[in-house]
Amino acid sequence: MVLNRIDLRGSALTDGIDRDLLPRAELDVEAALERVRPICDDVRHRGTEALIEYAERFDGVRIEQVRVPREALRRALAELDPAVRAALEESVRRARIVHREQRRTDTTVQVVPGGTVTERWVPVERVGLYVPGGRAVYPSSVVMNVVPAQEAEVGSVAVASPPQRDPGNAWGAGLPHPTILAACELLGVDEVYAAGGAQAVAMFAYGTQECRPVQLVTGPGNVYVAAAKRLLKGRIGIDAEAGPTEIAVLADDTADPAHVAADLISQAEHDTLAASVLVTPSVELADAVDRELAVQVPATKHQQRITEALTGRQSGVVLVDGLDEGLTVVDAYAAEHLEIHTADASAVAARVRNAGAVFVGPWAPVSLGDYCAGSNHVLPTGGCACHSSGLSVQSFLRGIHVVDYTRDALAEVTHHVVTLAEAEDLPAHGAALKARFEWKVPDAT
Ligand code: HSO
Ligand code: ZN
Repeated sequence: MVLNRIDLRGSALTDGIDRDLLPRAELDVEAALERVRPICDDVRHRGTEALIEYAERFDGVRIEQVRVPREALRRALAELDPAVRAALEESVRRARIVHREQRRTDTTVQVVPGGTVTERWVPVERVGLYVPGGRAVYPSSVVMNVVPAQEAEVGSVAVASPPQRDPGNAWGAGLPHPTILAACELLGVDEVYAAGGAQAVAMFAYGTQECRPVQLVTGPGNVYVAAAKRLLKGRIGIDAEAGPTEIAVLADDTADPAHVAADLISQAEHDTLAASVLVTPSVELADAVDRELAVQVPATKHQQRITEALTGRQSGVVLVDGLDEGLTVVDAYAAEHLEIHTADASAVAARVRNAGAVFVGPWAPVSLGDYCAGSNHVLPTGGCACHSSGLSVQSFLRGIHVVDYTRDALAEVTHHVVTLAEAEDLPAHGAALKARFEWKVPDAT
């Protein structure tokens, strides 16, 4: 196997780079909007009845009710493989350690004597977490969404995941995947719905006979989920429109090509559109990684999917003159995940400006972050890491400014407010202050 090569050696990169030169998948959310609009409208008007029909049409399974009975959640956890349970518990434990530290404390600033502004952090009242359930069944994503919501002290958390036609047990047809149910039960989430795709996002946004509307929807999903989030954004808050996963590796000739290849493969395993990008000044390393891929890919379980992802136009090797140019490239790419395999990896990592998460050195592969580093794996994709962060406690909080001024403090600043209001031709703004002091509304008669 040979990765596509983009040779940027000899280009003056340190002044910046045109992002379009770099490999990237395109996800046409805009086109999906037209398909999801009638679905969302239908759920808005017919609620549960529409969800049951869509389960039959899109998930191929007849369901009686959308809300998952508590008994099914208990049973899923009781039947969960003990090793998977132990691993999930460790994942939760580490995620809590990190996310608990993200909690914010309210701060009060005295602007002037008698004038304070407090920033009060308030959790969103109710959130809906979407968990995919097609080819991707990720109980780890339940952990990564629920833990920050709980640490933010969100009062009410509901989960939606598509009903399975063939869940691999005798009792679970028409319910979300049993491992998803088990993860919910483990985390103490008892409000779970068998709903997938755009219709699940609409259920959360509009509410149905069974499900109260939420204020915020988080969690990854396919292009239809992304389109529904785009359509309903405003009515609800969203985390991000998650696109296909990405790994970029910045490496020099000290990197172990077998590890680099294994890590590029690991994220390619998600999706034929997943992106694996190696950025290096070392042609020898690029050649050695190609040789490793040729050996490792045929030995993988999902060989076909991985091959398609690695040979797609979104994946490849970018050759650069040196690490400075490499940093320019990875900053322009703004990868969801960035691994640093160089001499003095910590110093190089400290210079990165744009990435969803950075993995430093040979002992911090992305797969660790996917499950058990303690960090969050819901991260910005598609270059959005240049303006957005991954999921955190902060995603579930709002900061409310509480303004508290005394009479004297207001009096002291009134002339400035009046001047600015007049400069904006909004004199009634100024009048609102003057009314409190000497100024009176002129008599209309
Ligand atoms: N790498 C994915 C998350 C994931 N990996 C879930 C395995 N399971 C996006 O960060
Ligand atoms: Zn992954």
